[in-house]
Amino acid sequence: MTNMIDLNEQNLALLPADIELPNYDRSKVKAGIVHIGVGGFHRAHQAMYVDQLLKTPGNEQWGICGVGLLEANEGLRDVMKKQDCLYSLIVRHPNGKVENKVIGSMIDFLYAPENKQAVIDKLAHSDTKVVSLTITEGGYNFNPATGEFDLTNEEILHDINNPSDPKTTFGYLTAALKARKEAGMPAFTVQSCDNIQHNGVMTKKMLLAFIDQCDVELSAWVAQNAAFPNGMVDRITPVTTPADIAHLNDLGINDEWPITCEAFTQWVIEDDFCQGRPNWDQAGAQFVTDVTPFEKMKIRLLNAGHSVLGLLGSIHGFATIDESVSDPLFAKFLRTFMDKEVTPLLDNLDGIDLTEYKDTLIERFANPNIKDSLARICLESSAKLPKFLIATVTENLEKQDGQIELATLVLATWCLYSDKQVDQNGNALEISDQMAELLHSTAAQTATDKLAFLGLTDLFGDLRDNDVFTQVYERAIDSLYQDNLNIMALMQDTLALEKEVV
Ligand code: CS2
Repeated sequence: MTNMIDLNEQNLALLPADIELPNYDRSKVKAGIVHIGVGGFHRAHQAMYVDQLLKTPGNEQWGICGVGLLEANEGLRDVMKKQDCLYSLIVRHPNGKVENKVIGSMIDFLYAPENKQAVIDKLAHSDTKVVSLTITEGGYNFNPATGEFDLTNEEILHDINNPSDPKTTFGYLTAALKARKEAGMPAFTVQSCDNIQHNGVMTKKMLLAFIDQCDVELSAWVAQNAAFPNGMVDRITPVTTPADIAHLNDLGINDEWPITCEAFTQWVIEDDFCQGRPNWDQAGAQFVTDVTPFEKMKIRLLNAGHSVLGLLGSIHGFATIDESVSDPLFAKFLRTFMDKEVTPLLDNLDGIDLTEYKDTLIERFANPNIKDSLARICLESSAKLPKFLIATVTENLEKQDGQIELATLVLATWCLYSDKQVDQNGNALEISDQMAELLHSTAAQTATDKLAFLGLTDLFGDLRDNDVFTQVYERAIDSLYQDNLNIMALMQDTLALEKEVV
C-alpha cells in the first residue's frame, strides 16, 4: 500500500480516525514506573492500563520507561526509537470485532547492554516510584522444587562479583537500591507481573537472597523500606506475526511491532506500595487485601490449561490453542482436568463463580481470532510446569481422594515431547527451554528406565518416590511409547480412568 503513515509522535494526527489515540500530551508525562522486560504481555496489559489512566488529567507522573536487559532486545530498541515508543494494540474479540489503539504510556526505552549505568541511574532517579517486572517465571532464579534462590546460576554469580556491571534484574535492582540508600532517598516498590503465586513475596525473597550475598546492611534496608505487592495478571497475548503488521498496513499504518491480544483483561493487586501508586483501579484493575485465591485460580486453571493443550496438542500435531480446544475431545479433557483435578483444590472465592470462570476460559481459548501458538505455550515449560501443574499433582496426592490421571498423562507427554521432539506424525517440534538439553538427555533414558524423567528432582521434587504417582505415570509412559501413538485414543482411555467425584 502506498502512502502508508509511519507510526511516530509527529504522525499521530495523521492516523485514520477510527484508531484510538493517546489523546494526552506525552511531553508532559514523567516516568514514575520503570518496567523491566518489555514483552508483548506488558505492552498488552500494564502499559494499556497506564495508557488508559493517562487519558484522565492528574496522572502524568505515572508514565513508563521500558528497559530491555537482554541482547535479544536490540531489535525492540530500534523500533522503539523509530516510533517514539509508540505501538499499536490490536484487540481481537471472539465475534470478529477488532479494536485498534495506539498506546502512548511508554515514554522512553533503555537498552541496557549499550549503557548499563543509564539504567541504574534511571532506577535510582527520584521520579521512579515503581519498578515493575515481566521477566518470565524463569527470571526469578528460584529452584522450582525448593523455592530457594539458585546461587549456582553463572549470571547471578557474575552479578554478585561485579556490582557495577550487572546482567540480571537482581544486579540492576541492587545497584539502584544501593545508590538510593547512599543518597538518602527512599526505596521503590518492586511490582512483579509474572505468573507466579505470591509473586511479590517471591520477588522479595529472591532479591533479598541476592543482596545478602553482596551487602547485608543493604538487604536489611531494602527489607524495611521497599514494597513488593502480590498481583494476578491476565490477558492472552500471542506472539506478533507478519499478519498483524499487514493488518495495520491495510489501515494505512506502518507499525513495525504491533501487539495483538484478546479482549479480556484482568489485574488484581494487593495494595502494598511504598511510594504511592497509580490509581490503576480507575483503569479497570482491582485492589484487594489478599490476592491468593485469585492467583491460584488463574495459574492452576488458565496457565495449566494452556500447558495441557500445549503439550497434548503439540504431540497431536495441532499448531494453536484455538485449534486444539475446538476439538471436542481436547475440550472435554481440558474441562475434566479443570473440574476434577484442579477445582477441588481451589479456595472459595467470594463473588467469583468458578463454573462461569471455567466456561469463560474455554471461550477465551477458543477465540478463533487469537492464534496463540502451542510453541509459545510450551516455551520454557521447565519454569512453568512446576508451578502450573506439578503443584496440582502434589496437592492431590496429599489428599485422600485427589485425582491425578489427566495431569500425569500431560507430564508423561512432556517426557515424550522432550525425548523425541517430534509430533506423532514425525514432524519436528519447535522446542525452546533453558533446560532443553538436560530435559532431552534425561527423557531419552526412558527406554531403559521408565521413571528416568522424574529424576529431574529440581522440577518434580520427590514424585519419583511416590508409588501412587509412579504407578499412574508408568502406565502413561507405557502407552505413550507404543508404536503408532494415537494421543487422542490415549486421552480417551485416560478420561475413562478418572473416577467420578462424589
Ligand atoms: C501462558 C501465559 O505462557 C503461558 O504458558 O499460559 O502466557 C498466558 O497466556 C497468560 O498468563 C494469560 O494471562
